Parts: sequence; C-alpha cells; structure tokens
Amino acid sequence: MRYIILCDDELPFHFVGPDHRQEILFLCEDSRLQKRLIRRGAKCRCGRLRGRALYQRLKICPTDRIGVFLRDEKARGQVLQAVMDHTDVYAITLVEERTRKRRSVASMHPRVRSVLMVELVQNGFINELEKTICAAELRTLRSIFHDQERVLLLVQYDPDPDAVASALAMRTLLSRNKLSAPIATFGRVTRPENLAMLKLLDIEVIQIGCEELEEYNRIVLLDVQPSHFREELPPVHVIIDHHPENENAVCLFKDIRPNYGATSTILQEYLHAGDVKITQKLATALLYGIKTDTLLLEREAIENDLRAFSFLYPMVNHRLIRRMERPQLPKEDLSVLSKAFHKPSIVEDVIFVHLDDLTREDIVPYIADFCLEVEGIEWAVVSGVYDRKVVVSARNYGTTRSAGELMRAAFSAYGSAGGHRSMAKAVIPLDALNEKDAKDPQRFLRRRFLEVYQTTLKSLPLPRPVGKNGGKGD
Ligand SMILES: [Mn+2]
Repeated sequence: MRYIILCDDELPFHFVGPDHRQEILFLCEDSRLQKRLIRRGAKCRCGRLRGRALYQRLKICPTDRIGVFLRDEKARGQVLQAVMDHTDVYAITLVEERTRKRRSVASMHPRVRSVLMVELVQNGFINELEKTICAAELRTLRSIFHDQERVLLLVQYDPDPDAVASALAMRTLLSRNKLSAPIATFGRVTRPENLAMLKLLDIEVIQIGCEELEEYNRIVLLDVQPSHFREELPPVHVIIDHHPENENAVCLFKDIRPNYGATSTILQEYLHAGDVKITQKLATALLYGIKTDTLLLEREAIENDLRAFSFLYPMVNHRLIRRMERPQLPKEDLSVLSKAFHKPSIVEDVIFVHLDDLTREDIVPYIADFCLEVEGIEWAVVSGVYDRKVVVSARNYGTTRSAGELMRAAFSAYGSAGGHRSMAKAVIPLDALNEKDAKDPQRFLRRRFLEVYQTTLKSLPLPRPVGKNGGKGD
C-alpha cells in the first residue's frame, strides 16, 4: 500500500506532518514544485495528472490510497475524474465548505470522499483516508441486509460489555430495533457488572437455542467467531471481531482485526465513517466496552482504541458508568461483611479477610481494593466462597513483587490463578481441597499465601527492571 498525494503547491507537504512525510509519494505537474518538495525531503514525481500514462507508469493498484489536494477547483475536478477513470483506488479530496454540497466527482463517486481543511488538520491525512475506506466498507456491509427481514446479532455464551455494545452499535448501523435485530446468546449474562450494564442502559439480550437460528435471514457474529461455539452453527453472514482468526470461516462480510483492543472500537469507526448519530446510551455502552476490554486502555489497546475512546468520551453518561463499575452491595451480604471485618487477620504487612457464603463474587475484588487502604498494609488478600468455589483477590501497591506471579505460585496447583503486577485473582473449587482445608478455606489460603510470600517469593522476579541485573516486568 502506498499513500500518494496529488498537489499543485507545497501546502499538503506541511499538513501531513513529519511522521508520515517519508511514507507519502507526492505527484505534481510542475517541475519547479517537484524540485522544491524534493529539497524538503519529500518523494516526488512529476507528470500529467489528468492523463492515464502517469498512473500506469506508477502501477497504481487498488490498495494504494490517493489524496487529491489541488487548489484550483477546475483542475481538481478533472484530476479526480482521471484518477477514478484510470485507477481503482480510494481517494479523498480537499474542498472548501461552500463547495462541499455541490454536485461533483467528489460527491458522486463511491470511492471518493471530500474533506475540509479543518478535518484534515485535526485528524490527519491517513486517518481521513481510512475513514473513506471504512465508509465504502460500510456500504458493502449494509447492502447485505437490504430486504432481509430478520437479523440476529449473536454474541458469546456469557456476553461481556464489548460484545453487547458492539451488537447495539451494529443495530444502529443497520437502523434496526430490538424486534428486527435482537441481541442473542446461547448462554446468559452472569457477571454482576455486565448485568448492571444491561439494566442501567435498558438493553435486552435474549437467550436462544441453536435450532432457532434458522428463523433468521441474516446472522451476525460480534466479538466472537464460529469456532468459539460448541454448537454446529449454520453458515453465518457477517463476522466482526478482534480475537485472532483461528479458522477460515466463510461468510459474506468479515472484519477481524486482532490488533484492536475491543470490537467496540471497530464499530465506533463504522459509525464515525457513516456519520451516524450516536446516542448517549450507545456512546456509554461502547466506551464501557472499550474500557473493560482494554482495562482502561492499559492492556492491548492501540491508537485506534484511544481515538475511539476520546471521541465517545464527551457523549457518555459517566454517572451510569460509575454505577456499572461499582457493584451494589446486596443487603444479604452485609452481615457476611461485618462478620469478616470483625476479625481480620494481619500478618506482617498482609491483611487477610474472608467472606463466607456470598451471593455475588464481585464483592471480593471490591473489598480487596478497600482493604489496601488500611494503615501499614502493603498486601490485601480477600477471599469468599461463591458457588462452591473459593474466589481470592490479591492487591498490592505495585511497588513490591508481582501479585500475579505470587498467586500463580501459591494456587495454580488447586485452580486457576494469575493476574497483573498489582492485582491478581485465583478461583479454587472447594472440591480441589482436602476435607480439612475445604472446611476452613481461610486457614488454607493464609498458609499457602504466606509460604510463598515469605520463601519462594524472594526468588520471583521483581516487577520492574532494577539496574542492569533487574528482572523483567510482567
Ligand atoms: Mn472484546
């Protein structure tokens, strides 16, 4: 792929920014301009922009991207026409506000989009080109749904905010409602914060069986691919996802971008490219989807996630997001809490708190965050029993050894365990413990944790490189 700019003065060289100047080939008709651009360090070729020969000589192919940035309005129209006639590329062209609405090549041709100088300066040449391609893709995507009565937006077994938000965005892109395009799962939403999202944003996720798929004319998979399902799916029509592609699923439209932090980001780009109005509800859902899938842009987020995040941010209802993130404490769990806090166990700078039978497991990390606030404490280890499993959350201030490493070393033999430098989790089925430990899980957890904390831990790598011989961070 090459980026090519057709120009009749030096201005475009200045607004592409120093980062991209080397990637761009400039084309012009004036050899003096060519010399000036080359002197500034640009790659530049000279030729007749209205003819065909130059484009043939350069072997312009469909993956190339062209910006037609000529000052002269008449010349601009003619050059744009030549580019459309003699190549298959997507292009953007610079127009003035007053001429934008006028019928021209730029307003008529599906491969061209006109942009204003202010947009170009704000978003950059390459982003504006990407938007053009995204707008064209969106047209293809929408065409798949023309005259199709029933559309199903299918997400994973235990749908997360990214999936639900993506489905909601897809429905908006297709101008449909919850009857003509329901969001569905073979499983159900179980995590309390995800249930809170559905409740607060009034989103319905229906549960269906595989045999019901036949009732739909179009099946869209969001944030998931066919191989995820245990069921034998009928052919699906559209897949939009950000997980690595591990099968060659055949469908009418596939957009899989494994480098993206969230599927919500992909959908936001489609909404943006189609100039679709984003409601507060949709913006809130998408931002929450990006936030949760990227751990607030810390994990596997790319620039596009960041851009989508900042685009959505002003439209979001932040009060609702706070309510989704902060689980509401069930009244029934209050007595469990008061009992636990009555007798916390503190060993050195580690606090252990155990909550017996919980009605919601997400209380555990919530209390762990809170316990870290206790004076003199460097580590909080909070556990609770939920659904015959011991759920353990460990927290530290990130200045000591990795919580993830420690939890893995202590508990991976009994269940799943791991996490990040300052926050980690373990889930241990009560059945994996011997009878005595299963009766008193707190004692077991404290013993195992301290064993590792006081001994093995010293041999674990430090979270950040320290000097020359420092360990590697996690
Ligand atoms: Mn996701």
